[in-house]
Amino acid sequence: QEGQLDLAITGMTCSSCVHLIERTLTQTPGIERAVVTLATGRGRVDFDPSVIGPRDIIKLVEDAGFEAKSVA
Ligand code: 9UX
Repeated sequence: QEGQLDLAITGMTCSSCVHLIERTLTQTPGIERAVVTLATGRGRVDFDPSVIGPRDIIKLVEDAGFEAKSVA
């Protein structure tokens, strides 16, 4: 079972922000893949919905110091 979440992320100003968010997410149990793009301010996260959900994923990004919201 695979969940996918697309995020609009604001507050990223350098590539270290990107790596910080990707690392934070991929180190979290239930998150299988996280790809963040600085130029577009987007992130895509693949996760196991039986372990973690979109609200928790968004909170991780926000706790890292950024604003995130789900986008279609
Ligand atoms: Mo770059 Mo991002 O110096 O929080 S790491 S701005």
